[in-house]
Amino acid sequence: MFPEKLKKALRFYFITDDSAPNLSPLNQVKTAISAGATFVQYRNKSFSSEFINDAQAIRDLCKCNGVPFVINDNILLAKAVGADGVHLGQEDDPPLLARKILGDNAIIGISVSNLKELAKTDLTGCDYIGTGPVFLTRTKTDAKKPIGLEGLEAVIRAVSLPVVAIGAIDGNNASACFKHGASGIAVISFITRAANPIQNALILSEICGCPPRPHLELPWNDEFALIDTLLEHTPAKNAAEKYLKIPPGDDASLLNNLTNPVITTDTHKEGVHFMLDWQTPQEVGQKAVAITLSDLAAKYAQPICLFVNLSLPEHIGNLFVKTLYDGMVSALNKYNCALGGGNISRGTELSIDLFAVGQGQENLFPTRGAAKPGDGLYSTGPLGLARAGLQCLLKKDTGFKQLIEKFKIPIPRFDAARALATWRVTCTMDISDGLAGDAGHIARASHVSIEFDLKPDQFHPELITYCEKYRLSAEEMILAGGEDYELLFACRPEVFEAIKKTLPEAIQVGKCVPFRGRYLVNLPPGISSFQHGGR
Ligand code: TZP
Ligand code: MG
Repeated sequence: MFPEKLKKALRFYFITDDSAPNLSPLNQVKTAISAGATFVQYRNKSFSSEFINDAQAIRDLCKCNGVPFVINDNILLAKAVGADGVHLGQEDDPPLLARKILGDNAIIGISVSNLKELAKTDLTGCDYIGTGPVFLTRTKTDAKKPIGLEGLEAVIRAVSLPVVAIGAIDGNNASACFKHGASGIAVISFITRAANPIQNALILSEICGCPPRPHLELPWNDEFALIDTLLEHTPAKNAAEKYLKIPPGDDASLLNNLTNPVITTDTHKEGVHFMLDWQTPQEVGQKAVAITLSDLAAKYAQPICLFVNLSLPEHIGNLFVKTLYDGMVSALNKYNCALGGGNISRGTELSIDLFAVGQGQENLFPTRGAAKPGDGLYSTGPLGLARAGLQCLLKKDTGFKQLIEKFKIPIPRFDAARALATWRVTCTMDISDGLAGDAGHIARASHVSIEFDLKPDQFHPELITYCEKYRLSAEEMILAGGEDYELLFACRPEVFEAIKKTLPEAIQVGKCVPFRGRYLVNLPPGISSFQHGGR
C-alpha cells in the first residue's frame, strides 16, 4: 500500500477484543466499520485454530468494505487467512521476517512503547508503529507505564514512519493525540466495552474525520438470493420476448428457432483482464459484455442472448455484485441482447465467464483466413487509444478523456459490421491484441504476408498529444497496444473506397502480399514479439 494511503487508513484503527462481555469480535468489527473505522486488527490473545472462522469472517467483512485488515502477533495466521498484514509486538518475530513471509505488499506494524524501546527496535520492513499506552489502560494487563502525550510526541518526532496512538483512547483524549502528531488512534475498550458501542464509535469517527458507512457491505453468501436479484433485472425485454421461448430461471433456457447461430465465449479474470484499481465494478461488467459481443460484431452476427458465469471470492459483497451486474445489464440493453441464464459459484478469484449467442448472416460468415494478395488491410477506426488510455490510468493522468473512455468502455462495432456485410467483405476480426498481433492472425490464417503502412496524419489527435507528452512512439502504441475492439478487415482497394463513404473513420493500415516467408514483413524491431509466423 502506498505510504500516503496507509497513513490515511491508520486514522481510525479498531482492534478486536477477545473478552468483551456483550459483543463478538465480528459484531465489534461491524459496529466499528459502520461507524467509519478505517483499519482493523484482529487481536485474540487465546487464539486457537477453532477461531479461524472468526478471523476469516472479519477478513471478508473488512475486504468488501475496503478496510485494511491485519492480524495481531501471528505472521503465519496472517498468511493463512489472507490478511493484509500483521501487527507485531516486541516479543514476536521481527518485521523483516514478516516481510519475507507476507511479501512486499503486506502491511507490517510494530508496537513500540516508548523512546527506549524504539532505540532497540529494528524497524526494517516496517510500515507503521503503534505507540503506547499513551494513557492508563485496563485492557492490556502487561502494558508498560503510560507515556502521556509528551511521550507519544517524542516517539513521533524520532521516527519517519506513521505512528498510531494506543492505550485508553476515548472521546476526550483522541483529538489531543492527533494534535501531538499521531497519524491515527487505535482503540479497543472505548468501543467494545461501551454501554452504547455504536455511539462511542461515532464519537471517534467524528474526531478522526472518517465518515460513517450507513450501508455496511456484507460478503455475499446466498447464491440463490443473488441469482434472483440478477434475474429481477432481466435486461433487454424486447430481445428476451423475441428470442427466448422459456426465459432464464429454469434448468436451461429455450431459444426460438435460430438460423445461422453464431456462438462465442470469453473469460474476464481480475488481475489478468481487469483491475479494480482502474475500473469500477460497473465498468468491469459493461466492458466484459461489450468485449464478448464484439466477437459477434466481427462475425456479422446480431446479438441474441448472453449467458453469465460468475466466480466470486468470499470477500466480494452483495452490492459489488449488483453494480457489476448493473454494468452488464446496461451493455445488454444497449445492444439489445437478452440474458439467457447464468450461474454463481464461490471461487478463489473473481472471474466473469460469458457465453454469447448471435444470429449470423445467411451465407456470409467472415473469417480470418479470407485475405488475398492485393487486398488492402483496414481498420474501422483509429487504433492505439485503449492502450494509451490504460497508461493514463496507471499514470493517474486524467487529461486524456477519449483515450481513457476507449479503454474503459469499448464499443462493439455492429454499425461498421453492417457496412462491411453490405459490401460482402469476407475477411474480418476484432482487434483485441493490438494491430501487429491481430494482423498476424489474419496473415497466418490466410497464408499471406502483411506490409504495414501507417499514416501519421490518420493517427488520433489525442493519441498524438499523449505520445508527444510522454515521448512515446504512436506507431508502437498502435501496433502493440490492444483492446481497441475496432474491426480489422481485408478487401480490394476499390471496395474499401466504397465502404469509406459509409464509414469515413475507416483507415488503411497495410496491405496483403503473396507470402514471402514471414507473415509480418516490416514490423519495427521493438515489437518483434508480435511476429506470428515462421521465417
Ligand atoms: N497496547 C498498548 S495499550 C493496548 C495495547 C494492545 C490496549 C489498548 O486498549 P484500550 O482498551 O483502547 O485501552
Ligand atoms: Mg503482540
